[in-house]
Amino acid sequence: AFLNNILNDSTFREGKVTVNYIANTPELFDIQEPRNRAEKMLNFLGDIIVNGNPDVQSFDPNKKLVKPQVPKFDKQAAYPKGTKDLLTELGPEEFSKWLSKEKKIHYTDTTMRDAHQSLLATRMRTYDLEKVAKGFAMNHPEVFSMEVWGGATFDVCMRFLKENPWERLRILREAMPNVLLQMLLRGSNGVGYTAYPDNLIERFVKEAWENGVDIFRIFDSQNWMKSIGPAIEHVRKNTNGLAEGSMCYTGDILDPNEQKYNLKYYLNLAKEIENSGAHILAIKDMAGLLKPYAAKELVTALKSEIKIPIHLHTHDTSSVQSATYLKAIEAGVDVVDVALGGLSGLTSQPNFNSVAEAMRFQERENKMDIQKLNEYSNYWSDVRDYYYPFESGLKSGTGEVYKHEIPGGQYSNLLPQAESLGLRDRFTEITDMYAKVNDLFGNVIKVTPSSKVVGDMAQYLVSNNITIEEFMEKGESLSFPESVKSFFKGDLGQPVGGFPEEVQKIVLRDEQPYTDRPNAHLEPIDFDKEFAEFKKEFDQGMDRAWEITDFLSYKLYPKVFADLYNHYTKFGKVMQIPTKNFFYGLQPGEEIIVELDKGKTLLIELISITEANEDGEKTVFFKLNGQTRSTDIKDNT
Ligand code: 3PY
Ligand code: ZN
Repeated sequence: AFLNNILNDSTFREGKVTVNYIANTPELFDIQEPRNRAEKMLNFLGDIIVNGNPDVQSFDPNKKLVKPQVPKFDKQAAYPKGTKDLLTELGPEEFSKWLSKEKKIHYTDTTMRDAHQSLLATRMRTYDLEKVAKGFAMNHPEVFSMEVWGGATFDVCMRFLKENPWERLRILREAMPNVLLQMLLRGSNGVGYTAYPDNLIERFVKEAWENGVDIFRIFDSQNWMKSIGPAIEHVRKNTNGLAEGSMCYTGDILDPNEQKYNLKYYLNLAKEIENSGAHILAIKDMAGLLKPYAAKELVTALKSEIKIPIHLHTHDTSSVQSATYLKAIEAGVDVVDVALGGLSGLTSQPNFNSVAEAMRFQERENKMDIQKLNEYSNYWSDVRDYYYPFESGLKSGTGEVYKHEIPGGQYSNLLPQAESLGLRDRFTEITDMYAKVNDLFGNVIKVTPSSKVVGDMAQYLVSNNITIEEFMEKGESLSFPESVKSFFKGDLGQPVGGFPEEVQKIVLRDEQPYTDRPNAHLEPIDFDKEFAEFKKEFDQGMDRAWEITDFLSYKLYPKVFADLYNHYTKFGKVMQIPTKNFFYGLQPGEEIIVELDKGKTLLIELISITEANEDGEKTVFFKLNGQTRSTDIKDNT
């Protein structure tokens, strides 16, 4: 690493090395790298101990946490063959045909992505995922796919967990080489909240495949084919993986008054998705609105209209979604999304363990080792406790979801957001307003990022005590959230049936909206030139060479990436720190083991913390592999 530092150093590169080079730039010559890394880690822990993790709003020192038990598996055995092996053998087209012919029901396990996104504000760390990834793939090779990446995880990994999302993907790929890994891709919005240049999304897809993704579940927040179609094409052109085109489900096809999102609408959309080359069709029921009998009707109709297999996704916010699965299974759906018990239910997916059990002795049973599934469920249940500050607080299923239609993934974020705006007491008003804003905006599909637009507007109106009527009367004198303006301008594409013109005029005033693809307004990336500039801009203090995937992270989230880079250069890698200590620090006398790299471990014990000195600094004493170390931390509390 130190050779790399020197080679990348501008003084060295520009040939300006003098006799004082070593004295002036000692950091370049730090060959005691592990020691340097250990010091950085102590600084990080010291900071958490003195100031707390800035991401943790409330901390309960009496919270009882038990050590999660990792289920056993035969470490010497070879990986049993799974769906990834089958995809490699058959290729995507034949794989898709194989799936259509399968009699048994298949399961996608969402525990590692959507489940924690929807219950714990996406905070699950790689540390906890990695511990059970290999065992799960060894014990449950029957699983169709593991959803492990994309959606909000990319952003949250960097922003709050201070991890490299690509590294997470590589770790999980290595641990689960036999089963398909799946990601959620927001069409033209990639893993972000707005449109990006087409060639950036294309490169992202290519790198995601090369780093481990097999199934790309692609959706657009307005079910707009102009966003879904190109992403399907990127997958077909750049990977040997599976393009899963999704239609987001909203409304109720059984409602005789439903004019917009009726059965005909979904059948047409499904055909368009099939014709664009998707290998699988997903019904993405992001809010859990697809009722059991509607599922039967929808899946039955789809099965007679399209040939590609159907993958059903839902959220159990209402608590009746396992019934939806049973009806869909009877109607011939091919795969359903479930989450391991401990992270299932409510705003997450239906319970894997219970659905698998409910299918026992049935015609379409897919035999699972349910005892083992239960062990993994218990693991997640105990892990979940470590993340208690991020729980949404929803205690039971709610029929109100049919009214407000808030997606599961948004619900667990909306509550803390309301809390941070001082609106916790008015949460019902916010969810009521959410429904009203949806009507005002013309009954749009609400899923990331359009769900954020509706949520932002609802919070804005409630916090400013503005009614819908007042908005219509004096809207022109108000200033709206950026996301709302951007939506009406066309940055998220075109909604089904277009924008309500009167509302659009109020929001945009004199600004002109556009109706073509938002990507058409964006310059393509010049990868060679911009990657070189990127390396120049971030050229200090890294102990590894930059990769193209780092550059992609930067292009998708420039500010978040820059913050992560600063964090990394200051504190080093923090991914290996146990979750309890990452969020809550250490108690005096507590001793932890941190694995820096394979076989390179640190034994860290917190000894004591002094009172603050006149500069407001506290000294934190540790024992590091038996030797006393201290670090001075400014107390900002
Ligand atoms: C996401 O885009 O992150 C979602 O989970 C949408 O449902
Ligand atoms: Zn979801």
